[in-house]
Amino acid sequence: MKDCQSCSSATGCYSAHDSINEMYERTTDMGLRTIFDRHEDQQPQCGFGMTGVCCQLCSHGPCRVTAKASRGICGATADTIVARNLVRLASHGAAAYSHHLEEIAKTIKATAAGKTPFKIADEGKLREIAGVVGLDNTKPANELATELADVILSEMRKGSDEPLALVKLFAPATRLEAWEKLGVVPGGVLSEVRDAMTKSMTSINTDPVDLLLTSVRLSLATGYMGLIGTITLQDILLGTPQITKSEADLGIINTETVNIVAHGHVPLVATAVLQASQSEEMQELAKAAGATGIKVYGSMCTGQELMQRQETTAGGFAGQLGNWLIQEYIVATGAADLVMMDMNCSTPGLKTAADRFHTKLVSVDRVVRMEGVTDHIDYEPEKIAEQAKELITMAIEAFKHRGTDIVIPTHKSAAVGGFSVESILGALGGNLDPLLDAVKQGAIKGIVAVVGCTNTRNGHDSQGLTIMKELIKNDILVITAGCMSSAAQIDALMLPEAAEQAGAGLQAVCKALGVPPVLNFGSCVDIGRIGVAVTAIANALGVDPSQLPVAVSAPEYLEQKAVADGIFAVAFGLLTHLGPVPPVTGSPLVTKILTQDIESLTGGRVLVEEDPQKAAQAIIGHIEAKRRALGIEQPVLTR
Ligand code: XCC
Repeated sequence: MKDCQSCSSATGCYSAHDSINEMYERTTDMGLRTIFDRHEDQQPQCGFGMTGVCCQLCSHGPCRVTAKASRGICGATADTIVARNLVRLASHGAAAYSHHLEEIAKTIKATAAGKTPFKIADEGKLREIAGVVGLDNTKPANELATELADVILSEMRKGSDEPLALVKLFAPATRLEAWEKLGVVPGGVLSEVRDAMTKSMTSINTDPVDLLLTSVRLSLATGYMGLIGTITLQDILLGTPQITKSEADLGIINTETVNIVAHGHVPLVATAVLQASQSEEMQELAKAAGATGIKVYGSMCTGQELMQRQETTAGGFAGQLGNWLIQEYIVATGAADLVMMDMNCSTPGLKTAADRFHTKLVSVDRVVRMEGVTDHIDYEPEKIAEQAKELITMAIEAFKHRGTDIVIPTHKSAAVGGFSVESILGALGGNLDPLLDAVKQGAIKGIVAVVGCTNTRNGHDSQGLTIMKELIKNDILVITAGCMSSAAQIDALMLPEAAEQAGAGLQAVCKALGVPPVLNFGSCVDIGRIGVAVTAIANALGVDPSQLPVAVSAPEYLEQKAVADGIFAVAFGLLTHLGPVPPVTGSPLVTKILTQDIESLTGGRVLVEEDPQKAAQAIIGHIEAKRRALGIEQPVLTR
């Protein structure tokens, strides 16, 4: 709990958001133990795990490296154990992103064959990308979409000795050169995952440096397949984000409608349910049950995907509830009828909360299962039209059993979403020059992507928000993806009016363009969109990404996808701040490589700093140094 005197909540200030503190008070009164309680139950946490020096790979273990025992029973050093654990974390992330990509590619093929309720939404992007990968882009759209999906699927399945074409086609030339020199240009992501898991088995690869390079390869495969590949196909299928107006926070919940929560990362089921929910058939069914209509609420990254492509309207999409940490509190309002759990971040605690209410939990992806949850409607592109109706019907049934104990916090904020390279170009009049000029002239000192998860370890959203506010105050444009997007939406930073909190230069740019100082790029997979934006800026300026006044901060990173993302950012040449100390500090070698030595190889490095103010100052210092090196005058003045 935060040591804070200003919170009105009797149970204290665990979250940066009043709505969540109020809901925590409610769950405490109900005797329902939630994530903040379990976090406290776990204290103090294991120092060996925290520093990455616990090895549980074989039955000799667990081995823990200590001053007394400097090696595991097999002889592995702390450096080997830490590097091996890191590869395994990144492998999980790479695998999960690949699952997402495969679902989208399969859906494009089924859509092109006319078997889904979707249609190719961005034919222009389809033709552009198809042309880049060497397809005849004058073919009919459906034929071309099938061919492009097949190219992506075959790229995924390439051997690790066959370099990914997507890296060669889309990476800045200077990056490619750096990666070739290091020998880390990856092959197909599935082969890279196989190699990484093989290498990190007991006593196969025990060289910490080679294991770190393996993490870099994996992360590049993830970056160009799971991130950039996924967002590209998703844009083609669902539409490239354009500026939208929306709302966020628990206060958006309507007590009179059937309420369906779209929860996860893969927005296919959510999009189909949203479409189907507007049909007369479903509306009539909801009304017959006593509801005024049906609303679909965004949660976590699936919600961000919806928000990037939909306005909040009277019916249909209701806005974004929040990020992963609040899932139990959504249920605890008593007004969530059905939660559709796609991949990933549905916590087991959600079931404990749902058991106290009428809320129905349904897993909607074949890889998602939760103890005690018996309803599974596993997404199949060819069946999704029927599956969507089935889900809505289940929600209406659950609505009939809704209790009277309902508490909805009053807080909500308007938010603007839908930023992408394309929508920014649109706002700028067709080319990046106005943005680049603002950077060169110092009105915008730099750009920082504040991305990734949130967690209880360093405060629900508080670190991320502190960093964002400090950066915009110093004329640094912030772009967000993942759970950090929800943090900013709820804190009203994604409104043009938030420009008042920015420094004079950024404020003037935001006001001229009518945009917020914190731009929503979407879900965590949209970190790929940030890679595309940085590539476009670097290419426009004719420099390497590592030379730009650009950085990344994952101030509250949580899980394995974020590990792969973080290593991708470092490989991309960017300073990458991590809030929670990653489990590497037990190895002096790995720590030194990631925080220092790697800069001479990739241009990027990890900055570990748990104090958000200090982290912001270090990032500002980095931006200043990059501006100086580029010969751009007017360095950032820390206010
Ligand atoms: Fe999960 Fe995406 Fe992380 Fe949030 S940001 S905790 S992965 S919901 Ni992706």
